[in-house]
Order: sequence, then C-alpha cells, then structure tokens
Amino acid sequence: MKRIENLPPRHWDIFCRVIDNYGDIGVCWRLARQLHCEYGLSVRLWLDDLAALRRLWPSTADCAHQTVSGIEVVQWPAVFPAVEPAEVVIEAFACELPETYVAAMARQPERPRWLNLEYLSAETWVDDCHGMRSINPQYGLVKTFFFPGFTGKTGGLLCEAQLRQEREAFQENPEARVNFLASMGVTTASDALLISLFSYENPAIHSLVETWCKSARPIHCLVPEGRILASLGRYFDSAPAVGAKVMRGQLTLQVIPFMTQDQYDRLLWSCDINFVRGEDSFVRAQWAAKPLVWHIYPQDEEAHLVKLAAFMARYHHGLPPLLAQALECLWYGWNCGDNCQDAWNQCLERLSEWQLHSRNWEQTLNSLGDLAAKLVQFCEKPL
Ligand code: TRH
Repeated sequence: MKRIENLPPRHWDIFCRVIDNYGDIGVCWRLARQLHCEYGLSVRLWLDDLAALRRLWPSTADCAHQTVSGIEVVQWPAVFPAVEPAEVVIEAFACELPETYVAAMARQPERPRWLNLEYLSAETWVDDCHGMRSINPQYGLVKTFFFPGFTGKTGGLLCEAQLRQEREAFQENPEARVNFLASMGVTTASDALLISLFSYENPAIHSLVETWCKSARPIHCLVPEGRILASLGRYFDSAPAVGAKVMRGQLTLQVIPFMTQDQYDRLLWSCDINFVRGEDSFVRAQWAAKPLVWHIYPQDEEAHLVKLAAFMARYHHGLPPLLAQALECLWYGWNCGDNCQDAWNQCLERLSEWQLHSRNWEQTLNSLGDLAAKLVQFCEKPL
C-alpha cells in the first residue's frame, strides 16, 4: 500500500451509469479497485447496470448491495435512498447525481469534494479545462472537472502501481505467455503474428481479412466475443461463435470468450498487434507497449475524427515519417470503414519501428503521473 503524507478523505462514492458497452464501468471499476487496493480507501460504487460489471468481473452477484473485491457495489435505484454522502463524490462522465443525494451533500457540516470524471481526449483544450470548477446554483456546492489526458497538465491515465512490473515480467517470460494463451484455449505457431481484435462493427475488416489470408507470415487473430463478430459474419456468411476457429489461407481466426479485465490485459501483453476501441481498452493497449490500432467510439457530426487526429498528432511525435504516414492511413481507413490493405502492408513492413515506438510511447506516458494518484493528491489539498 502506498504511503500517504497528508491523509486523503477515506470515504469515496463513485456514481456510474452505463451508457453502452463496457467503457463506463470499465473505467469506474478500475478506479474503484485502485483507490481501495493501493490507498486503502473505502469505496462505494453506485451502478445502474450490474450485468455490465459482471462481464468484466464475474464474481459480481445479481444482488442490489454487495461487496466485490473490497468495493461496496450498490445497484443505483430509481428512487434514491437517504444515505450519508461520502467525503469524496465522483460523478463519472457527467452521469448526474440523484437530486436527493446532492441535497444531502449540501447538508454535510463539511461539504464533500465533488468531481466530475470526464471522458479521455488528447485534444489540446483539455489542458486548460482540467481542474475547472462550476458552482451548483441551488446549493453553492463546488464541482471540479477532472480530465484524464496525455499531458502533465491533465489528470493523466489510469495505471495501477504494479502494472508495469507485472507486464514486463510477463513479457520477459515466454512460458507465461504460452500458459496464458493455453488457458484461453489458444495454441499458436511460433512464427505466427498474433493479433487481438476488439472493435465495433466495421466493414473495413473485410479488406484486412483478405490481406491476412494472403499474408506471407501466418496470422492468428483472436477475437473476444463482441460486436465485430457481426461484421465478420458478413464476410464468412455467418458470424463465428465463441470457440470457433476458422482457417483460410494464412489466417487462423479464433473467437474466444469475453475475459475478465485482468485476463484482457494479459491478452494485450501477449499479442503482436492489438485492435482496441473506446477508452479503457485503448489505454490498456498503450500500457501493453505493443503496436495498436484504435477504433474510436463514433460520435455525431464526426466529432470522433477530431479526437482521433488529436491523439495521432501526439502519438506521431518521434515516429519515422514513412511509418507515421502508413499508420495514419491505417487508423483513418479503419475508422472510416475503408479498404485498409495497402496501409496494413506498409505498417507491417515497418513492424520493428512500430514496436520500438510503442515501447517509447509507453515510457512517455509513464512519466506523466497516473490518474488515481492525481485524484488522491487533489483531494488531500483544501478546496
Ligand atoms: O466497451 P467500449 O466501447 O466502451 C465505451 C463505452 O461505450 C462508452 O459509453 C464510451 O463513451 C466509451 O467507450 C468511449 O470500450 P472500452 O472503453 O475499451 O471498454 C471495454 C472494457 O472491457 C475495458 O475495460 C476492457 C474490458 N474488456 C474485458 O474486460 N474483457 C474482454 O474480453 C474485453 C474484450 C474487454
């Protein structure tokens, strides 16, 4: 457990609404665990969709009030009960706290810290908006906007204290990789390029599957059960089910079950190239220090493409120009549903440079400070 100079408040409430998929709870659960395990804090997680958590953390029961791995997990009810607010209140992704809870916060002799944890973006405005405050007009409560991000001026990225060492130990030990993959029902040829594929529906997968079938090197693609299977189904005539192993030319495509968050990390550490999506898997792939292809969460009016460009502008720093160009084509092609064949081949020709860059990028991120630590430090200081 970390030594803390000025003790932060001990009781934390995190409010999470699952908008869709797993990113909202993925981030909140990771944060809750880190606050509890590394700082010894007492964390209560209010969650509207227990089933989403159960996918990431199968020991979660179908029960309105339970303790899961030391975290108090409470089903967020339609009619909110009278409870004493925690000293720190995290409203994840502007999920809107219950009115009665806000009123109770206002009645506390010492007003709780209220933080809105925002979505991740690499855009430059995040530096200025991180830490901004708004005053609740009804009660005068102060809410602070906490932005994760890719610079030292932001809240940083979630990263557990032991993650790096665990990942390095795993990647330095070939047996650990083989054993892990075997536990997933995967055995792979020693010369195969191992790919993990986690993404939304995407027509661009057809051009990649064609390329992979004709690849010089065997390709083993692992697909955790999810939305991309529908797109694969359009290519293979029917969506492959969990456990299916389809062989076409040089490609072996294998559908594996959805894993726990910890297992998924190991999958990312094991693969040569990771296709990831949304927010949390995107961050974990960066911590894996392996080449990644990001399917960003699509937004109205193509706002996501602005975010994609903002990330690429940062990520491209230090990349050899030809690889930077090829990666840009691959990432845009993948996000716009275009043919990715040429871009893929060009990236693969420069795989060793891409691998080196992935390791350097991980080191850069590691020097920025992690989100949980920054949150705790923020809450130690007086308002
Ligand atoms: O699931 P996502 O698409 O989540 C989101 C949400 O849709 C959210 O509303 C949106 O705003 C956000 O994206 C940007 O992708 P994400 O963020 O990568 O979350 C997936 C989580 O699932 C992550 O915590 C990793 C975890 N996971 C597993 O635990 N096991 C698995 O097998 C896989 C594939 C993922």
